[in-house]
Amino acid sequence: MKIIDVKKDVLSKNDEIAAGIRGKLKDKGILALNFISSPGSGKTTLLVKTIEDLKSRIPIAVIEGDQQTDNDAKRIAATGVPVIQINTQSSCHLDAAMVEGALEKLGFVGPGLLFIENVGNLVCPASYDLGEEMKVALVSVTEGEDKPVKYPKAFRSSSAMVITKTDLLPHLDLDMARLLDYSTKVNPALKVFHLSAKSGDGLDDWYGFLLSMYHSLNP
Ligand SMILES: Nc1nc2c(ncn2[C@@H]2O[C@H](COP(=O)(O)OP(=O)(O)O)[C@@H](O)[C@H]2O)c(=O)[nH]1
Ligand SMILES: [Mg+2]
Ligand SMILES: [Zn+2]
Repeated sequence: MKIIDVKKDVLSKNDEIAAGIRGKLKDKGILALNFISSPGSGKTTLLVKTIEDLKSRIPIAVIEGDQQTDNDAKRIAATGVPVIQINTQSSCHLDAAMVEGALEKLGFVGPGLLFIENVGNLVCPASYDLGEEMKVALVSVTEGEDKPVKYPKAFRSSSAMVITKTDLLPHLDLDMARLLDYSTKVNPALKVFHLSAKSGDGLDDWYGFLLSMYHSLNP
């Protein structure tokens, strides 16, 4: 009797496609970031703000993933940068094949920044390599302290954690020290940003990080 591990099979096929994407992006000088978080933690809002502030300095393109609607693609399109919306329908994450197809349609020649907004959930997006340079996990201050320990894979597979909506902190009882302690336990190498897309606090640090990564890829 033969047992086929479907999940393992699917993931190894995915990784193969992702490796191809990573090679092509590197050749074009495109730095790709894959944003993962719960729904509503502020991914699209941060992307719109980042694009508005950096688009005059670096070419930017976006791939948007949602189960349905093109609401987020419309918000991005309003900034004037190229964007493709993927509707995953029954799937709760983007996979590398979807990104490969979107990249063909996008026709982004590079060099530049490619932001991929994944479907909002902290579970399976962590398992799918999309050919990105790094995953960025967002957690908003309204989500409580313990998301890193409840969904460790999301924070372990990410290189950076962005704590969003810090303008709301005065209204909440969030124990920030505890959130930081949990995230360090799960992934001591996580680079942490605190910011508010609304007030603008912390954005300079975030932009400095993006720019330095971009310039090390395109010296
Ligand atoms: N107060 C505050 N609200 C924010 C901030 N960023 C996003 N939001 C709000 O959070 C909600 C969800 O944001 P959105 O960007 O759509 O989240 P996404 O689902 O992760 O893409 C919206 O109502 C935003 O206006 C922020 O920095 N401060
Ligand atoms: Mg969104
Ligand atoms: Zn999924």
